[in-house]
Amino acid sequence: MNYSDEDVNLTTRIVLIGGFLGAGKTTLINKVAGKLTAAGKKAAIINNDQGVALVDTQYSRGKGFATAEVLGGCFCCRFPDLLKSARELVADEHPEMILAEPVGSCTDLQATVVAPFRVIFQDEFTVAPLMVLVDSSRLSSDEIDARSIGGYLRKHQIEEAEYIVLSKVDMISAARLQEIIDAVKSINSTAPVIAYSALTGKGLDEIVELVASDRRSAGAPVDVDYDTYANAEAELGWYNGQISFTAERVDTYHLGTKVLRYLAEGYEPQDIAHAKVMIRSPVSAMKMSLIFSNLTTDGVTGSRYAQGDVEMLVNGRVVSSPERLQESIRSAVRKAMEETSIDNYDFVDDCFSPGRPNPTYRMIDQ
Ligand SMILES: Nc1nc2c(ncn2[C@@H]2O[C@H](COP(=O)(O)OP(=O)(O)OP(=O)(O)O)[C@@H](O)[C@H]2O)c(=O)[nH]1
Ligand SMILES: [Mg+2]
Repeated sequence: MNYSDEDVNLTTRIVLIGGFLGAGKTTLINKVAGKLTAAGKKAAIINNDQGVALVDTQYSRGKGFATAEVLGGCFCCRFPDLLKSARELVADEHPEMILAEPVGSCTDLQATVVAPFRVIFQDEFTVAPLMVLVDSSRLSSDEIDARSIGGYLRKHQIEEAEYIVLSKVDMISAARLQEIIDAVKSINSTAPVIAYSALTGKGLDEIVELVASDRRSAGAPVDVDYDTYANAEAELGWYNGQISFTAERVDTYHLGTKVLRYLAEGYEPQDIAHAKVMIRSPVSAMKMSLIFSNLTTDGVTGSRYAQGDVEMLVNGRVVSSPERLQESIRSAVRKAMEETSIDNYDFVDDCFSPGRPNPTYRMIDQ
């Protein structure tokens, strides 16, 4: 029998699903992973954040997917950690593909993540076309321009996308959708646009088909001003908190709602990029999101009541000084705990503004 190297593909497919904070990346990645699993294909997930104690990772693990995380910086600045996580997942879990969620405020992924994988690590990995989510409900109240929250970053994300996924189209009218498609096309006229809703399932099959295909990234870096990029990121306060306690029975819906509502009281809705709460116990897991003034609950497992050892993670990305954000969330948590009659709890947290991006690789001419 003759064996030819060309017949064998030993590489693992990396699928980067980017997009601004709260656009719906984690929700989509978990939906895609679920569809792939049902079709007999194995997908692993890598999450990414500037901080530690991630709601998103607990969410993916709660759903049973092999999940790794790159912490303390974005994929571009922590490329060696991303590579290590990807290699470990390949060795331990043997996935056919890895779905990777970059930090929502991160851009320039073509030059700093896609190109290094494509050029330097091509024997181990192939890279799917870069997919970028754009929250269509946010666009309707906050058009993309340099003055809006993350405007510069969101625009650059769209410019470098090879596929644009308009998320949350269930929240807008058909006429508005057409306006948004036109707005996005005026920024990037070549990337196909997929209208998608996690609620109705619209567009999901098309996205799964793209993820599972062998189409590869052929994108090119788009010029970016790192000073403007750094300033835009530094506008945000970045909070991660972890609260642990033991309880006979706690209504996680009430507790999570209180934390997010008290947090919201301190800020204008448009300043809340994304605040998340995840509450887990041996019998339950529940995730909640606040984006602008929209509060959503994403149930994971079990009932809404937590019992036994309970852990609550709070992640907040808000236009704020870190000091003010830390104080606001601490006081929101304390008030919510008091009103839930939980007196004894451990509480550790951290709050900062993301530092200037300093990518490991920046390959602008390939
Ligand atoms: N109505 C609606 N809500 C959605 C859709 N997709 C996601 N959401 C909700 O939007 C919120 C944020 O979704 P995530 O998937 O956590 O967003 P993300 O992009 O991963 O956010 P970060 O990790 O903070 O950047 C959640 O409450 C989701 O349930 C959608 O298509 N329609
Ligand atoms: Mg996420």
